[in-house]
Amino acid sequence: ANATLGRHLARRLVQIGITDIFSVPGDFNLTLLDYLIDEPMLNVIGCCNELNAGYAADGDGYARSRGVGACVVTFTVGGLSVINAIAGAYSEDLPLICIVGGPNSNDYGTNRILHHTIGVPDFSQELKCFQSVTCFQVVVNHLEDAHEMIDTAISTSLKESKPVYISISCNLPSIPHPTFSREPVPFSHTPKLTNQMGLEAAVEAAAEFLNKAVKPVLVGGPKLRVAKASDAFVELADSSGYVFATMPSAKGMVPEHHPQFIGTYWGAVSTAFCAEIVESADAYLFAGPIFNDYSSVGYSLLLKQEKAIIVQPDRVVIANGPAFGCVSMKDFLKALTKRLKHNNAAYENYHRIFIPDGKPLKSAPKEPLRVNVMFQHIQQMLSSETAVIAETGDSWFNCQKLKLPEGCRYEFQMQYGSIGWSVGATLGYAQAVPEKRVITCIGDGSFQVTAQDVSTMLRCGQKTIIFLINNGGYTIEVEIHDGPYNVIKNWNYTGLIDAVHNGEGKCWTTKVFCEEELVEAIATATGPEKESLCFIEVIVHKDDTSKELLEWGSRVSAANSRPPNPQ
Ligand code: TPP
Repeated sequence: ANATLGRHLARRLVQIGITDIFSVPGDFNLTLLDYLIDEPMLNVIGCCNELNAGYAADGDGYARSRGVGACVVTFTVGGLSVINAIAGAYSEDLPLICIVGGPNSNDYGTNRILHHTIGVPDFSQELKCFQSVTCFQVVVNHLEDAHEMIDTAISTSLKESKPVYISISCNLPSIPHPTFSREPVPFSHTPKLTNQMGLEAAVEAAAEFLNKAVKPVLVGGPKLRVAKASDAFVELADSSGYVFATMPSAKGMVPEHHPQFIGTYWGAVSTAFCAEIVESADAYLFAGPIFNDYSSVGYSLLLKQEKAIIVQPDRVVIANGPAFGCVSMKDFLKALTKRLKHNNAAYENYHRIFIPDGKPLKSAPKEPLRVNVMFQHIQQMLSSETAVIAETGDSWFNCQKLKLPEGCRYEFQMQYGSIGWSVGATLGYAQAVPEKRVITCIGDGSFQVTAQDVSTMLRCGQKTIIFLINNGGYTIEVEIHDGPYNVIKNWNYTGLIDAVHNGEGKCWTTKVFCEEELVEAIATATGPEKESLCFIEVIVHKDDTSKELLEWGSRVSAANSRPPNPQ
């Protein structure tokens, strides 16, 4: 029974570092699940639905902190449900192994109609759907080549840092086969190679460009993660004396406690004094940027290509000049570190013009809670023992302004921006990093999408603090384009969570309306209830938003409503 596909897959997952796998059972994956639960190093976590299992397993929660995540679902009904989460993981370059229990191997090539399909005898529908959201797909319906297919899929995911799809016929996991007769031999991946001559030429050109600049700056982008180049980026800043900013989507990938850190560069909605320094620089190096309509604030960044060096994970482009392929970002930044002359002009400018934040806000007694007041208190909760997870919505903007202390982690899903992501992501993240207290900020609209998997957090004994920000609507949408569809039904959110809790697991809930109550709630959540899942529903005015959202919303709205070009 050891020489089986089921055991091979279980061992392989353990070997690549997976300890938790998120799943929803179905008749096509039950035998496989038996092997996964039999593996002592693997914890199979049943979720309420596949979307959340995907969000949890998907790098989103899990691969972000540990390197790789996995989920197991059932044919088509499960597969098509998890797909949105897989697409999100793709957008964030996260390796994720999506395993689907598939049809009996004898049914392939027949004209049979199977349950859980749309009722036509085409077994490739699910596969086709996954082709555009994964970097590699295998359909395992023979034992002879199963070993090779599974290993190729898993190693491709790790190498490409993208999700893969593995479908396994439901009748195969338990049948012994000689190809599985030994413990899987570990993978070793050759890193993508840098072309040495290209590297030298790129460094030469970049050094020449930057060394003649008067006040150059660095900006970190989200591809720093997949390039594993955050440390090299900081070393470049250390040795050159340049200031550095982060793009919004790279928050958490560069150290904010560093003396040369100047904040978030997000065009008109940057943190104070950051855009002024970046946009007035005569040269900027962007490491791993993604410029989309959101990160560019409706295409309104005041950047000029002739001033920019763009470094992507395997490519360097210098201003309007040459481009160099097959150059790894990490190698490039390291080599450039040795070639830049020290220049702290931008650092000095920043400190000359910088005015520290105004006086801290203090509410009048029992005054309805304001969002700005709330985030001052969340700021004070952060330490090296916390991680912040920010949902799509105004939480993007409010959390972006938090100043992360050393070691405080930060995750959100900016490129894909699928609401509800943060519930599953929180589940997966807290499971992967039990030593940190996760603090999740989620709007009421997003929470309504995926709320049920707070249940799984309780089952797992997690002690996350969830701030449910109840402003009665899809406020980010209101600021882009308002209409009656942006008002949502008000729920009794603490009542909902109490019902989900139902006396099993440690859970504490409260509603807060004013600063005094918030202070008390935080004291309880971090004191007597520090071992519980703490759910704090914060009631705020429907028009209480960050000022950044207002500015950004107008600009995105303008970009969305550009009229068609004349034909
Ligand atoms: N559906 C999905 C799956 N993802 C989306 N991003 C959207 C729809 C469009 N959308 C973006 S933000 C948002 C919606 C519907 C509303 C978020 O509301 P809420 O969570 O209450 O946050 P708030 O903006 O109020 O802070």
